[in-house]
Amino acid sequence: MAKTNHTGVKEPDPIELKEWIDSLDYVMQEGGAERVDRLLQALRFHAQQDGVRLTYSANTPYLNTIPIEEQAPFPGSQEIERSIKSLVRWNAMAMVVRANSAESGIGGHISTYASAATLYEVGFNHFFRASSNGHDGDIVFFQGHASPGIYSRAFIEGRLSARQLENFRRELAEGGGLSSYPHPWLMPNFWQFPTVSMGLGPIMSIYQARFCRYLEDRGLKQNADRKVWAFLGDGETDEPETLGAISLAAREKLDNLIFVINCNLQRLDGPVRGNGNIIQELESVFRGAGWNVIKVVWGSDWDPILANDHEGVLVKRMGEVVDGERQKYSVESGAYFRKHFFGVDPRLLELVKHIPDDQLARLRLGGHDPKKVYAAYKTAVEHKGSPTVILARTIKGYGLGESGEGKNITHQQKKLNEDEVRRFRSRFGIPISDEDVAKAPFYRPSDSSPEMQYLRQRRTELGGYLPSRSPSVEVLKTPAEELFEEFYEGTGDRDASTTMVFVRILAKLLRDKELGQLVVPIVPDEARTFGMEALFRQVGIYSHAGQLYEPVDRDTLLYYKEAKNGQIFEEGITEAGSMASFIAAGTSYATHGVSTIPFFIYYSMFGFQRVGDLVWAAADSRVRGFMLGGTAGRTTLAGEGLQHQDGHSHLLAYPVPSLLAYDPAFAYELAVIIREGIYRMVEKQEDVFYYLTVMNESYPMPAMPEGSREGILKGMYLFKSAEDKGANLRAQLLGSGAIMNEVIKAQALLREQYNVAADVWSVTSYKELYRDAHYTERWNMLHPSQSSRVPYVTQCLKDAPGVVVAASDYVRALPDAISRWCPHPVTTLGTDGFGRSESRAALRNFFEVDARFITLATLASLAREGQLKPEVAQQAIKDLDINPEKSNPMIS
Ligand SMILES: Cc1ncc(C[n+]2csc(CCOP(=O)(O)OP(=O)(O)O)c2C)c(N)n1
Ligand SMILES: [Mg+2]
Repeated sequence: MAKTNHTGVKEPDPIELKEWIDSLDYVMQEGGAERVDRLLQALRFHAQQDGVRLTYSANTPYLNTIPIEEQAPFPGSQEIERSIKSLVRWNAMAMVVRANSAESGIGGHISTYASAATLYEVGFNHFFRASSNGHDGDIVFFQGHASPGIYSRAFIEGRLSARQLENFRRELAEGGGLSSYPHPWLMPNFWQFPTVSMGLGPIMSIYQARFCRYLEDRGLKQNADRKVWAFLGDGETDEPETLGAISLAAREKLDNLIFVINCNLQRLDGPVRGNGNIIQELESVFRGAGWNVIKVVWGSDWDPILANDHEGVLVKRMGEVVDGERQKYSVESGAYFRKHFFGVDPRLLELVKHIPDDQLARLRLGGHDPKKVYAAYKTAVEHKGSPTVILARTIKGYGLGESGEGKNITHQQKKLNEDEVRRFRSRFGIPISDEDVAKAPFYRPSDSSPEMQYLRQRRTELGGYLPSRSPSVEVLKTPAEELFEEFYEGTGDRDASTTMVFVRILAKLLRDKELGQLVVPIVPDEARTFGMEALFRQVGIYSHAGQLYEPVDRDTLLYYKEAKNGQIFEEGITEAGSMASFIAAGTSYATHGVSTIPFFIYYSMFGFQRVGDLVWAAADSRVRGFMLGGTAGRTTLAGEGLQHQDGHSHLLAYPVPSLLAYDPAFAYELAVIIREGIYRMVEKQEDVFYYLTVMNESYPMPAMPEGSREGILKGMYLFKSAEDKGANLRAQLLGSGAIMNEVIKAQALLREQYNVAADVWSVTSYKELYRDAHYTERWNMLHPSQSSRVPYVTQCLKDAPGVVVAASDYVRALPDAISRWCPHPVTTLGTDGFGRSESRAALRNFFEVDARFITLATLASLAREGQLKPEVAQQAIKDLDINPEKSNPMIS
């Protein structure tokens, strides 16, 4: 009779089961594991054909994936490595505790590294290769909150000073400090990748691993053989970015990628899955996606116990306990563990009856056992055909004892009292006396100590120290002006959009002898939207597998060409993934010694507001490249409506310090900016990047006005002066991007119908004007006795008479931000509010940014200044067919 087990599933008849197992054992003996696997697959298929609905599970039992007999032997000295690890633990703890005793609240984390120490130390002693002769080194994404441990090791290695450790999280202190987390911007010779915003490290690492392949497949690097390691927390896997691209890694067969997930079962507030099992959950997710999953759950202490588990009762019990319960065992006594875990079945109690309580409580978990971790890493680096994830079970705050180990408060634990520090010292055998221990001094053993000799020898063998960031690239020449000249000349009567112009510039750059091969176009399934499909054929879409099918459009000129040496990243619909590619390509000068220049073009609305945190990480990474917001502006994108029309990305671009943002209206502006960008990033090697908006509205592109280059780059220049400079009524019209043509129309309207002579300025970048003005103002504040400097925007407008009206396709906050440096009253027109599905003309009326509103704004301002009778403006409302009672777009 079939019994029902605790989960309600009917168990098989024991005799029947035994017969099956005996047969299987026989096959195993005769033909080995592979034959068993094939047989089981055939049986599954057969059962399915017979209509059996097989229960699907991507899980294996809650055991180590690598059986003891396949476990590679540990090659080092466990004793010395333990001793080194203890010292790293000590200094990591000391730096956080000391930083907080010096200034309460300064923060820092002890418990993340405490749980991950073995995972890192095994890597440092045996796997992470640094850049040395002929090898570029492995690429390691360190978990942000583990930074104290990484600093601590660098201190012992002699790469950081005690002063720097002392100033952990006090970067402005005398002598310099250490940044809280990995920030290449702040520590450009140390950290390579900013990881602390959870989820970004994992996704960046996936695209980094693929970028390594790309460089090789395109011949920009030869057999670099670099592994990409990404260390992350189990709580971090809840971020969509963490898991969002794992199928790409498997699809692309990225066996150069290894995720190490520190499964300490806790996040900041409490358990990651109190009522579930995070390791099993992640196993099924990663296996389902096609990854090689290695679970490192149990330490060697458990091997003999498991070896006696002939009936599988222990394995079953291991799998049925929930994580909240597991966490409880880690803080309770051995007696508690015996009673609550083993006590449910006498057969379980029997298995551990020879183990005393205190030992039972200390049975080591897999992630704390160097032997298990080593074997897992070795298997991972040798694995072929898919990425590997190591799920290592640990205890959060390991070693902190009563003061935090396994407790829910442990993540925030940053202060230890004297007793706690002393216990920590004793537990890890740190040679610091009772008198000194209260001060938690940093400790580095003498150079002749076995620890130092071992450590240095290991690192020498692995090529040196890491993390380390050392950009070294050949300085390249900016393409000659000839390449850009056609854009300076304009298009005559021919209509073109700035998007079309951009695509043409890109196509020409791709053909450039020197730079062409370094250009990396990135597009998230929008190439046709931007008219880029000709590039598919010209340079091909990158695919490691090449093209395994005949594309449906093979007989057309511009067919969909995928190729192993393809140059374009056609990412599919993932702005986050594309941004991760942008970061990989835009930091390649530092990571790979190859100055690739990414051009990432996307629907502007799905840029800053969607992947803003990755943009910030890009800046922190010292990225170089061009982001292009296509179909930009709130009113150029006819028909698309609220969720598509972007009138604020330029505002969101304001706070990113190393980003230059431009909203060009004309072909020559775009060409000048792109050329300058290449010059600054590739020739001058500046760590800046560019955000350019391009539109899909077509109009004739004018020729470049003489002498405008400098102004284009600084943010504004006089595009077209008024014809009658001697007129009584004067105005300065500031236009940009999509609204520039409306401003030009308004200039004519004002002249023809209202006798107002207006100059038209093209503002290419409010951000540049804003920054220049603040830069100047700050200088003036700090140098009060010297003659004042004048902001560029003031220089432009100081002798320009009349009222100022600024109009753009973006929120008014952009021109408002510079208005106080304008010598005359400023009226700003912009597109604050939700977009609408409509025609361009209707949208510009709705948002009050068309030529009529610019005209009215000018007249109303002149009237307010007393230069014009109010009745004239009043009449204009009628003449221009403006409804003064229309709804306000800002709030409707
Ligand atoms: C995007 C983001 N959200 C929130 C945080 C704040 N935070 C820092 S650590 C942490 C918990 C981390 O838990 P886990 O990933 O399990 O790492 P562990 O420290 O346990 O290894 C949180 C919520 C962050 N750094 N980034
Ligand atoms: Mg965790």
